[in-house]
Amino acid sequence: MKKNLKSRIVISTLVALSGTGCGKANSSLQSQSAGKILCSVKNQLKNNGNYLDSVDTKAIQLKPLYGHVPLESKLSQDLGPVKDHELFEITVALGYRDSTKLQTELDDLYNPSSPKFHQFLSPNDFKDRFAPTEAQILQVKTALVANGFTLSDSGSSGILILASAPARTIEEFFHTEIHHFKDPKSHRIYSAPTFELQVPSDLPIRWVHGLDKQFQVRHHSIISTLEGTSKRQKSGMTPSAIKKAYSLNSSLDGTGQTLALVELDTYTESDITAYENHFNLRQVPLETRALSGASNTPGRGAPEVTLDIELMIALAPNARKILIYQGPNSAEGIIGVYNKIAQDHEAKVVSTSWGMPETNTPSSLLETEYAIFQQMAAQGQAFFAASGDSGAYDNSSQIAVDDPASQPYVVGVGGTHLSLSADGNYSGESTWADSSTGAGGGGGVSTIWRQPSWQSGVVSSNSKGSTSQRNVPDVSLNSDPKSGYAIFYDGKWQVAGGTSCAAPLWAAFTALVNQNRQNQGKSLLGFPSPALYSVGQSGNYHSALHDVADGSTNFYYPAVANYDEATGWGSFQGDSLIQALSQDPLPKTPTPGNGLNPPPTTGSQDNSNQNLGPVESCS
Ligand SMILES: [Ca+2]
Repeated sequence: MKKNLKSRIVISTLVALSGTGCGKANSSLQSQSAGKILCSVKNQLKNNGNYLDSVDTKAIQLKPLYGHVPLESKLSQDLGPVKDHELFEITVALGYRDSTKLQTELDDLYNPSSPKFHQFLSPNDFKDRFAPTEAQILQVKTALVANGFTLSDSGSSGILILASAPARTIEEFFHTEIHHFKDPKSHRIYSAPTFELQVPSDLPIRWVHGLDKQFQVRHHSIISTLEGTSKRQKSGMTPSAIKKAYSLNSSLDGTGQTLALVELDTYTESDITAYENHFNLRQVPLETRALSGASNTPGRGAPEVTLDIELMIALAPNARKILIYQGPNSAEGIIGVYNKIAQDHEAKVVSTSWGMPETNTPSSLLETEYAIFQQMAAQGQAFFAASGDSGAYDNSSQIAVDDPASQPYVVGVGGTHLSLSADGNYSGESTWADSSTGAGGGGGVSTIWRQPSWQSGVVSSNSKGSTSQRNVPDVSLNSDPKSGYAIFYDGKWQVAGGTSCAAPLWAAFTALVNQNRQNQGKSLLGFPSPALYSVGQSGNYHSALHDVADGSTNFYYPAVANYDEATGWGSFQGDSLIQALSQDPLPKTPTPGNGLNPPPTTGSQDNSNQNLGPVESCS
């Protein structure tokens, strides 16, 4: 009680301070001197290019929250403040109560020598041990309500609290100003904070989403027009062709497995049914779990949703169900979807084909995602992400990698071109890179994340990779539309490519691994990277995976022997890799506790290509 009382006093003092605003209407309740202090702070922020490092915030007991001002707003036309009464729905994210202990737990969960190996946590276990405490959540909710926010009835769980308030209330509480901006290229008008947020230093708020409306992600699929479209399926890889090429001859079919997809659009059910009927596949139960604000009309991303579902069905036609988690295309939509997948804990394999270059993703979002992916890994959920379709140049003109594929607790899936023999068997793969279109498999070096422990020692200098940063992708699969997949979309057969195809296929493959492990009375595989890297470094590598090593590039990084940034460890040799991933203990023990790399936090207001060092414990 005492602590809450204290925090309430601080907050009400600060609200009085902040409301005075620089250029905004003054309130008669606020003292002139307090207003001057805040204006002085705000002006310092502006004069210092919005960096907070030089500002002494202790005097007013505030702490800065970094990574909320989009870099793009600096390049856009500032149209001035939003209207005071404009309503914003925001998602406030709290940190974990002890990130060091969580890291140790994760290291143990994936260390075959540890007694905790694969003793995955339930969401309740995770909540009891690592999530923000009830007292912390109550403290934040109380502060929000006391300052004029309305809490949302649904969506608040785990580290997230959803609330809404008019702009003026938000500006006062977070000590910022929200402006409209106009993008010089797209002419799109969006709102964003003009400088970094601040909150009372005793409030356990870490990140705030919903003020920056600039951020949106893209999907990584390419529907080929080379083959034309047809009412009759005549080209593109069929489910049986995929299984034959990648040596999936066992009877594993996803029985008992629940899979999930992250989607920011929707699909037409008759397309999926037509795909299943045409290939004599069972009708897999589909269940959409839509967040508030998600579209229920198929839009430009509908081909993505459709091919994701169909390719999961191709390898796991007897799955218990596929959950289609759907949110609006925004930072708060994306983390809302990730969080719901973690909280529901129903699907043990998950795939997304939506992302953005790391360098265009606010660090507040990267860090919130990281926290949720840690929870998924602790709960034994495997998350796959397409690594992008622009080769090494994810940011179109610059070498960059894609988020979330570059997240340490995500398996990044890159793209290859597949060659088959006349009888449909595997004959070879090279890096997917089409110089005529600029399309190719995403891969390279993260500028954000340091190297995870399981990647230590696998990067050769021939590959141009990094021995200190996270390298992407982890694995790959056929993604070239020229060797693409038959997809039924919009009432027609089409041929699809892109790393969007590779990610759901790897997720569905992992459902088969889990099925096989469960058939043998074993635990789930969980987060796959430690095991995949063990296989890659074992004597089984060349029988379990196809090493792409022909010197082909993704416009920069070459495919070389063993791991490389063009294709990761390569593609699966289906049955063999299932066997390799079903062995316990796994063939080679990864080095545990080697610093899986905490996210950047302290430093810049934008996400400016720096590795910003370890995150502070958020107790
Ligand atoms: Ca290789």
